[in-house]
Amino acid sequence: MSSYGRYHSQSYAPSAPSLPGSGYGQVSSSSGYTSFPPGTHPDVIRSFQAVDRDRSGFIDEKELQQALSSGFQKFDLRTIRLLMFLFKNPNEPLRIGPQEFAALWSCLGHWRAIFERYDKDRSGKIDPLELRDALYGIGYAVPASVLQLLISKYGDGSGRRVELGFDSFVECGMILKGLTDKFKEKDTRYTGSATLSYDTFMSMVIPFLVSYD
Ligand SMILES: [Ca+2]
Repeated sequence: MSSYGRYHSQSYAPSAPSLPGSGYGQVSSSSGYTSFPPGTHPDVIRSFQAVDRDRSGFIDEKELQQALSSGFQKFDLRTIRLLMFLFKNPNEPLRIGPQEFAALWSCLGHWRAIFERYDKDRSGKIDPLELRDALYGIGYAVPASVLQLLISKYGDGSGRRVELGFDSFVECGMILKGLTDKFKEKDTRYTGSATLSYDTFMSMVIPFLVSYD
């Protein structure tokens, strides 16, 4: 996904710099792991290999869930489905390969850094105000009414204030970013307005709704 490209270079942790030329990107011929981007951190490759038990060079949603849950923290399967949708290879809609996995991992690292930066009270969760600030901080001025709607999905029905764990935070962030990017494609001069046909509008929005169950 080229629209997520700007996240790729910021990688996932200062302690884990990319290692260009270290050879990890060209891991082995026979195992099928030929296509990690050069400089992919060995931990990322290891995570992929650990869950790709049949050595097919691809992983499905359950395996992705397992890989991300060990690298970051537990991911809801719903979030995994959204990530699969956003990072899928057009030829392989139900599984992802090394390239997509590396891009996804790097993107998640970026979200992790945002999560930690804006979790001001260090609660390990993002509350609605922290979410608003985080989104604003990365350039998305989302109307309060929209945020409220989005967050309401994560409530437990008790009426208590909703707080988001990392996976839900990623989910919210990626939906807003994904839809905003789609809109920007039609608003090339960044005026905040765009004219689109009904068909275009529906084909922009529906994939998010479908993947997001
Ligand atoms: Ca917090």
